[in-house]
Amino acid sequence: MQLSSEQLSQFHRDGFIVLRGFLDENTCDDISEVANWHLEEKIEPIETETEYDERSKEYRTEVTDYTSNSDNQSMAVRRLRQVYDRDSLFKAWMENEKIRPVLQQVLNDQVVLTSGHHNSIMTKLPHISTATAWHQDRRYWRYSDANLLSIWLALDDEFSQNGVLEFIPGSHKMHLSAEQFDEKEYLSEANAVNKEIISNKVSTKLKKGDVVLFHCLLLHRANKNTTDKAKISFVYTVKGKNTKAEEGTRSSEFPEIVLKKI
Ligand SMILES: O=C(O)CCC(=O)C(=O)O
Repeated sequence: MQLSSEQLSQFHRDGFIVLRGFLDENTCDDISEVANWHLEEKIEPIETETEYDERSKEYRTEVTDYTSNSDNQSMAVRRLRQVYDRDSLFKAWMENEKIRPVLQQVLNDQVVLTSGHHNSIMTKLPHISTATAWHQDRRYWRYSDANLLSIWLALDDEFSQNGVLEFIPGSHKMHLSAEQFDEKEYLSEANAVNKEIISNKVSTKLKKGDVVLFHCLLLHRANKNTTDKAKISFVYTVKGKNTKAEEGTRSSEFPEIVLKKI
């Protein structure tokens, strides 16, 4: 599959694009079944709800052991980490060859999986999971440039009430200053300039099998899940081969998987 020139321009203009019905429902269900088992068994490395909410900028930039620090089995899981090596189904999705030409187009480079960053099954548990404030994923990632994007797969329907991602189109190209962010590098919502920026937000409902590609500098957020059913999504991050992880940072501590050109 290839993006049309209009779709490619749309990605570069908005910083994201939705590929409707990209993965068939049966494969989504198979992935969900394995994911649910790992979630129920709390198979490490996991991040608990509390850890997801409370971890500092320093932790997210420097610590490379993703094993949960919680010994409390009743803690709610927010995400399964390091999913590439967990199951062949997960690996197959991250190495999916139908999406590769699209990723090559967007990156304008050979595609490399970054196993240290979004390499996760994200959950939004009913009523427990917190909302995620406006942020750019790149804030904790250390690379030579910003040619990275995330691939978000909806394993079931996603909408405002269960915490679908919201985006600010074009924010990946904005010149934002450090003063516009708080100490954990979330966009400060009380700031007058930011209020104007946030007024342009969009929320796009997703169906099972839809995929969203979004730029690592794109501002995004998500609501709490106020429904009675968990939301489970798969997200991983790729970079262009010419984009280099800075030595001595978390970004350089995990294997990179170079995917063959298609
Ligand atoms: O599902 C959510 O709350 C958003 C997750 C997210 O944007 C992130 O972890 O970077």
